[in-house]
Amino acid sequence: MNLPKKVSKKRVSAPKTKKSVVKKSVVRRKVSEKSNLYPREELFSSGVDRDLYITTLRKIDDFLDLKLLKRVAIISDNDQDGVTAAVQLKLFLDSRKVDSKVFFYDHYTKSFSFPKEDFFKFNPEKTIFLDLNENFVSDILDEIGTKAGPCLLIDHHQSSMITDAPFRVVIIKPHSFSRVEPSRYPATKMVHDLFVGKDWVCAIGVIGDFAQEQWGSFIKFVLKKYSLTPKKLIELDDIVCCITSQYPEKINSLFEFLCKAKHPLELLNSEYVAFKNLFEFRLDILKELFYKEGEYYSDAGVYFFKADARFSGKLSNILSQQLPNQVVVIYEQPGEKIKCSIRRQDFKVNCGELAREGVRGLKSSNGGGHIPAAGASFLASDLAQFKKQVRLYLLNNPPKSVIVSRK
Ligand SMILES: [Mn+2]
Repeated sequence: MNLPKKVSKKRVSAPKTKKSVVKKSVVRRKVSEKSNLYPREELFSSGVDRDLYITTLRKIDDFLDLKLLKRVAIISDNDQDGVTAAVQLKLFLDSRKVDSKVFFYDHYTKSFSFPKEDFFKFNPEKTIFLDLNENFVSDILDEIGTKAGPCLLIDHHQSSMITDAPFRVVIIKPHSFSRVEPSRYPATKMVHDLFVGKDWVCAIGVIGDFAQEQWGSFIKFVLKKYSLTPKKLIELDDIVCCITSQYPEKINSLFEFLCKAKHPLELLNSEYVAFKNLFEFRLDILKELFYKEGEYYSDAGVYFFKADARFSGKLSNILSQQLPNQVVVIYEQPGEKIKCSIRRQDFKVNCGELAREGVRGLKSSNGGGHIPAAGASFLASDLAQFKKQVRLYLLNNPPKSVIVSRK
């Protein structure tokens, strides 16, 4: 926890008023400033509710019970947000002398970055899930069952039910302690704010999840602290995006690198940059092809385009920034299934709902996500049906005034 331990523990038991708690957090902020950390107080002017925040910290404290905890597994999504969130949580647990191991989960291939047996061998007492919604958590628990122990989920996707959890699952979402629109409160920023974060690593995940506007003063703080230009920060995100999306076999070593690196320049001078340059070159070609060959339906305001394997996430982000008031569906076919990235950045279409409706009734499919960004997967033979359902959904649910997510 970012509260000094003895203070936070006392707070849980002592019958103090909320006012006294607030005063103590102000004291802690001064300490933070001295140690060159992002001032926690800034959170409360960015939509975080002070009382709910303290309650959430206690909830996490109670779950972790650090005095007794020895071994905890972290299962995280494998994008920039998930990786940077895992780095920060791992470092926090290291600092508290808790043995932890990180397993990245690819929600498209439904595979771990380590053999599942490693998880069983590690034999955690508890498991913390990061940046994965309840459906994925249910799928994972289905596989690892009772081996996960009691679970904590820190996530910002639209909520659903967890099925078949053998132990209790404590769920923390942005709405647990803030009024921030969930897609704009990435898991990495939640971990940063609820534990002790690693600011520049967190900033990479914030950029990766398009949340830089929401956290403008935090991004400014990071730029200044490390003398980075905004361009360099985007380059850092591009490097992490490239490795996590293109070279899944390198994800564990990138993770170690981010844990150890003292300064963002280390990443900017690393061997990973060459991979990023190649990635960008291929992205440019795909962008050009999209504008030439993309399938466009003006009545529904939607583009479909088939990209090379592992490019759809990044490509859809870039294109939807250029076409903020259109739905952009970029798909790829890594195996017998097609996976899609669905984007529309102006919040006038709920992409998560669109993804769910697009795959409705399709065999071995899934779909869901945030309002501005979502994903879907289904059998390649269902592509035409998927496109039809997407268009129908859009015709029946034309863009409306900005949607604000309540879950
Ligand atoms: Mn995320």
